[in-house]
Amino acid sequence: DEPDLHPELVETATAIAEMEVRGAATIADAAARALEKQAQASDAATPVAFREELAAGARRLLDTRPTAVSLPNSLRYILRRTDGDTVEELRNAAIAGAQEFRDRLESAQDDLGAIGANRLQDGDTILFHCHSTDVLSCIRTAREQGTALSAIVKETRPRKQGHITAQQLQEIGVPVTLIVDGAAGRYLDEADHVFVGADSVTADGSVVNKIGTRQLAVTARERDTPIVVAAQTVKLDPTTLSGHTVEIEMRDEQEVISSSERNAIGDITVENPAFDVTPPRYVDAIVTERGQFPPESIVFLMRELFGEQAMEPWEA
Ligand code: RUB
Repeated sequence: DEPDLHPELVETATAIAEMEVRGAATIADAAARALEKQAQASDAATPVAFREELAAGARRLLDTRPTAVSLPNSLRYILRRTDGDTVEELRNAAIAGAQEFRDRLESAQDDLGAIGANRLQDGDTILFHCHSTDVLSCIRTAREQGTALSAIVKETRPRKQGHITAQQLQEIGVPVTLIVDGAAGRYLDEADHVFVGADSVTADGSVVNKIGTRQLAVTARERDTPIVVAAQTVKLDPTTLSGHTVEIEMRDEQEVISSSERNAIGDITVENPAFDVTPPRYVDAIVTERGQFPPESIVFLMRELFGEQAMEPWEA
């Protein structure tokens, strides 16, 4: 039997699954907050019961979306710090771990932004795909330094996260041209950089991000337009060090086509992968809070930060 989960944790899990809370960093932050709530409110009678409750909460959160590694990394961070001999000690450790994780997430994003901003010069035009808070941090820092920038934003079908990027860019004084995804090749001629985020970065330096990133990166490489990935180290997937692969989330076909449109066409298959994998040869740099790396060398940072993987802390 699964232990009782706090209603706020269950709500958070639903919000992540339904993409009301979305984007890798935001998901990690929400998951940490949910686990903290569970720890605070727990009335577990024994340390064993307390640990089992937190592990069950973590499993519930993990069950929402499979691709962004920031989610398991958030849960690993907290559960591996949940040490103590009494329920109160465990509770305090879990709360402190969650708060520390969220603080680090925020300061990593600031530090990454300062590094990414160094790549940008006055008058540059940047092409964007999807919506990434790590990418926006680079642009925000450049704007605070007085750098004039302009933006070309792909709408990013089917969920149109490009609209969020467009709004946030124009709020910080970056003029935006919104284009359909298929127009990216044409507008790359006007772009000095392509900036994208990441949901996961694998040990070989491949970048898992919103579907369409790979096609954009291949086209950008063909034109020698630098493609920069803004990804704080919570996006590094330690399980890929031991050969595990990243699961690409397949979402509902209703995001792509309505039932009536589909029925009018006839017997077809509709597929809706949410992410794709861009091989390292198409990526110029991965910007993290620890500096900027060529994708092929990210494995050294991954080893330093995560080391050997023990058993997952939510496993029984
Ligand atoms: C969002 C997406 C973003 C990354 C990085 O996908 O692919 O590029 O998550 O975002 P979805 P951030 O909308 O399906 O969650 O930099 O904010 O972590």
